[in-house]
Amino acid sequence: MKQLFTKDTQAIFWNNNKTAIQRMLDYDYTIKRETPSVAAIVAPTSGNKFEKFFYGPDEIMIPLYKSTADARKEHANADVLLNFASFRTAYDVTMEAIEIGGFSSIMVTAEGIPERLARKMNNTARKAGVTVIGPATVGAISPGAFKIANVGGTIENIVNSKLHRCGSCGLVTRSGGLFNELSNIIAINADGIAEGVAIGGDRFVGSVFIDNMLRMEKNPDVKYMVLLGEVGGTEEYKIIEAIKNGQITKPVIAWCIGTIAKHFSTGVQFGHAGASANADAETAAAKNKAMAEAGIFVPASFNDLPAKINEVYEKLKAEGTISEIAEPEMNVCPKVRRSKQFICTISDDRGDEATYAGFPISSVATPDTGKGIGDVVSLLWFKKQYPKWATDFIETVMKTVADHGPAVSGAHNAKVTARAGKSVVESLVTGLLTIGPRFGGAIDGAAEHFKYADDNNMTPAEFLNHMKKLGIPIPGIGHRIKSLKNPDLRVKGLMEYAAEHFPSTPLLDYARTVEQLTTSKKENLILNVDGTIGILMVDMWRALGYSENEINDFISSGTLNAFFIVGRSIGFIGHILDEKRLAMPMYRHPMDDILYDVQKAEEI
Ligand code: Q5B
Repeated sequence: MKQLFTKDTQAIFWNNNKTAIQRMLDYDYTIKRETPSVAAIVAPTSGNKFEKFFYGPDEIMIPLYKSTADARKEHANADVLLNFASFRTAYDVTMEAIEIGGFSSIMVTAEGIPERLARKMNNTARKAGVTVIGPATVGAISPGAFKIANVGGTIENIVNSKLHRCGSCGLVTRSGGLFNELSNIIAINADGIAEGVAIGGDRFVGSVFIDNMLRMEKNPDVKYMVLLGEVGGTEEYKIIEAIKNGQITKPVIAWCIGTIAKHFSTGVQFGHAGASANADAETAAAKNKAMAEAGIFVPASFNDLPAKINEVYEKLKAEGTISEIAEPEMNVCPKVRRSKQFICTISDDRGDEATYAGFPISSVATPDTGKGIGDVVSLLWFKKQYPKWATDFIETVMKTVADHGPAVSGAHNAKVTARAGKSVVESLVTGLLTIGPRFGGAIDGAAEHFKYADDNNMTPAEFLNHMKKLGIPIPGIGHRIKSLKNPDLRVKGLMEYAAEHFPSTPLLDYARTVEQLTTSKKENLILNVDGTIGILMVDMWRALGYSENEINDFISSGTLNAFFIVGRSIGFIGHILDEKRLAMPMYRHPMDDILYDVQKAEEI
């Protein structure tokens, strides 16, 4: 790997850390990235499906997932995991991500992961070829391409530190705070950084100085490197070794902080867990001396580091290794932004012609397009262009359920309301409100329960027992007037359509075995029109490639009953208009059709 990140790099962010994610997106907008650097968020306990963020003046929606596996499956391009889990879960999240695969790098921000686990995690990642940045880090940045979370601080600080575009320096530090400080120093004294990594302050971190500097050696944008080490550990000696054996040829400027330690009579533990010398060679002074002897540019003190950077930079510029960098145009994030109250993902009326899921209305409405209501439903309900066999099935369903005579519950209610002098819409709504688990609205329930039984390999007898325990009649089974002797020809028609046009009908096949059992008990316990529609819709969605989760979501949100609602609205309106045309008087139910059983109320 020559570069840690590019302008196409996308991350999955583990934990819905809104501030850090917003900072990444502000950076993306500022540097004019084409795609947001955060593709998805893993938020295991959230019930939401997305989170809104600003992208410049506009807002975008980033999907939320319950697990890393789900996020990874849906966002195969996102090969960076930003693990913002707490120190209690960060290890498990990293190990699971390595197991899932497909991540080139994982950044772990948590501080205080037990050292035994950190070592195991880092070794596993190394074996799997995954670069771990951290634990205990603010992250890394490839200026002008991709930045992790809060690295570089606010957008103002980022621009001031020239982190919005690629410079010439490769920067490696342990500390996140000093990473920002160094970025600023390099911006003032040179032309900014090409790639920077804060490897993290814990004793056992994933990628160490040498890993990052060997990569930077190969990165053509990096012309020289700055290493800010610190007291403790021996990682700096690996850089000396790499310079000696020719693996690192680019100029290196380095300083180990913690030289103050020599003024204390006992060993000193500095801020980071790893910042403590356990041997003479681990002191900052010893490491600075060894680095200087190996030809690394080592200043006399931290205060002299800026001048040393400037000296090396000017030399490389004079030699022609570094050329002048043209400052790119940037976007400016508005200071005041207002979050939108409503979201619409199905249609857009802002242009000359409104669109249905991206298609101008005329492209589906005019007769020569060959498109029908099924196409409109597939666009507006499912935001997809379904194949003809599926859109034709949707239309067949709607035509099939459009009416079933005046006696059914909903039509009766609509007629009574129309006769009370109410308008078409009021009468229609009354009819529609009748649709429910017993009348016309058993479609979702049928899909849910039959699918559950089939998914769990229940025999028809087991399914009947299961429903008995739940204490509800099987949705989609039974009819007031239709039976084995008086079959429902609508059901026959839908089944014939499916047999001819569906690739397969596994759930219908299962439902028919259930029907054999129910009709053996009572001949009107047939698979009814609601049941057949619900079950065949599941077969249709499976054939169209929807996941089981997506189908379950359709069912739980009441999508299937909506087919009956739209279809039957046509019939209800017909009955309402019929009443109005016939100028029917107000309806009063005949008293002889009512059993009156009224007792005098007891006094209590
Ligand atoms: N039993 C539909 O009932 C109906 C059972 C059952 C197990 C069952 C009933 C039911 C589930 C809901 C459903 C959609 C209420 C129907 C539609 C559109 C329509 C309408 C139209 C149109 C009919 C008698 C005995 C009892 C019950 C047992 C009944 N159903 N056992 N699972 N599903 N189905 N709805 O005939 O031992 O005697 O006590 O709720 O799918 O709405 O045209 O009219 O286009 O407009 O009155 O087609 O089946 O029977 O309730 O008196 O029960 O059968 O436990 O057993 P019935 P009930 P027991 S399509």
